[in-house]
Amino acid sequence: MNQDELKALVGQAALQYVVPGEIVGVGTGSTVNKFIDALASMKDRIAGAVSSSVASTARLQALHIRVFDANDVDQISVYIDGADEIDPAGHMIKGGGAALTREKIVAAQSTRFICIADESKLVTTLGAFPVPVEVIPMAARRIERQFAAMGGTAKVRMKDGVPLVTDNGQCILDVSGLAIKDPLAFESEVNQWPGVVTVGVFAHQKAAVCLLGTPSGVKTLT
Ligand code: ABF
Repeated sequence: MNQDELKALVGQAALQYVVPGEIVGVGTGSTVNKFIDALASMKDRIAGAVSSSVASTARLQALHIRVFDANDVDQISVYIDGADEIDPAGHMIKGGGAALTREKIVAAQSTRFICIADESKLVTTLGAFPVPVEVIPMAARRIERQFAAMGGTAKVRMKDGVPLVTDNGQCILDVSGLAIKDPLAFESEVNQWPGVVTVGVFAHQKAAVCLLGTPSGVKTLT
């Protein structure tokens, strides 16, 4: 099975965690797109979704799945999202899809985070994938220097030759060269740097369950 087929496998498998009659939290990315497409098969059995990006909202609405504003919803029982890296404890690097801020917001509003990923995302230590950090543009240079002081190399994410602008109107630094031995401490430290909107380490909002797509089927890691 190729990576796309593995993503479809876990996207389908995530349906078992969707609570009939309720609102489901929906992440962003190509694996989540497989989940959204699978969710359409039960769209009449759920109340709708809270989305983590403009892109996921568009895909949900195109499939006639009602999208709710997060402010109009209390607790969400399940949040389904992908990851760029996930470790055995469920800590993740997320944000390769530039949606990390709203993903973390919806994850925080959800009781249980179900991560769906192909087996290439499972790592022992987070950091081989450059850590996305959403920042206020005026703080970018200072934050780059702070990452350099811890051995990281931060680069502004570009799109079509100019700095990418997120759904929230900010920019993203991708930080390479880090080996994150303590994801919780790292997230807590970077979170409090002035100008940081969201750091793409999900340790405070880690996954309770990871559905890992492998050629021998879906492995459920808890
Ligand atoms: C999203 O899923 C992002 O946080 C993460 O970067 C992305 C992974 O993308 P894909 O499923 O396309 O590999 O939640």
